[in-house]
Amino acid sequence: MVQGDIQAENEKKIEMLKKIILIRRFEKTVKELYAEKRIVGAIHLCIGQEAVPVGICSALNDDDYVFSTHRGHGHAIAKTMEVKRIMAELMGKDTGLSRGHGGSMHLFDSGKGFMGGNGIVGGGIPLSLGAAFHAHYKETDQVSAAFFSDGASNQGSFSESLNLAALWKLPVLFVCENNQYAATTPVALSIADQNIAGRARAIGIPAVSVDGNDVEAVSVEAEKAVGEMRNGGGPHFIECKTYRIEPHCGIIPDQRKEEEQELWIRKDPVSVFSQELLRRGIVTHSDVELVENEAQTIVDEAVTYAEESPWPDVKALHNRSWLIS
Ligand SMILES: Cc1ncc(C[n+]2csc(CCOP(=O)(O)OP(=O)(O)O)c2C)c(N)n1
Repeated sequence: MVQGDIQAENEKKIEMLKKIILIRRFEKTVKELYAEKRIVGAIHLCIGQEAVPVGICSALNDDDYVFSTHRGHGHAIAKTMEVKRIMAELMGKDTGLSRGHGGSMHLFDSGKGFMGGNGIVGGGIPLSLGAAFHAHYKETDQVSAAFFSDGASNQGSFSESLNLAALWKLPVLFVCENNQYAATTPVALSIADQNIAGRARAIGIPAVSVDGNDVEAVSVEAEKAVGEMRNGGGPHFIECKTYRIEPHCGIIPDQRKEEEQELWIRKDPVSVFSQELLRRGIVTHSDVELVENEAQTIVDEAVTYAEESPWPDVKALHNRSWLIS
């Protein structure tokens, strides 16, 4: 690689480091705000899974589409970087991404290609085909990425969507965040053949399984897949094996074994990536500290912005025109 290429590669890695740390800081702050009841309702944190949205979105352009899940804060940040408006949405404020009408599971920013979270497990997968069909029909080079988890891969919508995307060669990037559990049910008790990527291959979709806690590995696979998709390669599938460090959501007690959790905490994607960049001399300890401080400042400013924002006007519930404006 020539010097300029190496520098560009390193800059890209530093950008990914900034994003992965920002998402972690955001989620940790949301956890605290939730405990203090400054955020209410159901909250699904993605702590432990941050490498997936960061790695996948590193391969996407602003005008590509992302369809998210109930665990979507990381997807929304990685795609839109609208940290203030995301925090305001979690607090139900009028300045929120969905004007305070959606909350944590219904973040939405079509202007930035973020086509929404979804409280229906597996609900975003078929929707992603619609955006992909639009790109295919209009002959643009846009792609549509659908995030979902292992539990959603047992839904009928999953198999139906994979079949149709393969049949019509739609530019959908299926991203399975296999975090080993659907709420409290382990994959071993719910999936007959735990090779989820194999399900896509059986339908004729190129599919890989990757370490979902390794942001660089996720990014490399996403670049490869998206590159092929922009050249008419049809749908691709990436299974990212990962783990959520927090309980399923704020109201369900954790039943997982401590040894298992400790094993995955040692593979924490944020520290693994920071350590790797330090080892290679791409960043110094003070660079990492600076990135962490900057991330916390962004999140703190978002909290202030959200708390100072007005509540939505109840009458606006009857007027949805802002959604499409
Ligand atoms: C269609 C549907 N069925 C059930 C639920 C209740 N539910 C909410 S989250 C969840 C677990 C989903 O597991 P998974 O897809 O693996 O995502 P994860 O929570 O692990 O990120 C369930 C069953 C739902 N929201 N929608």
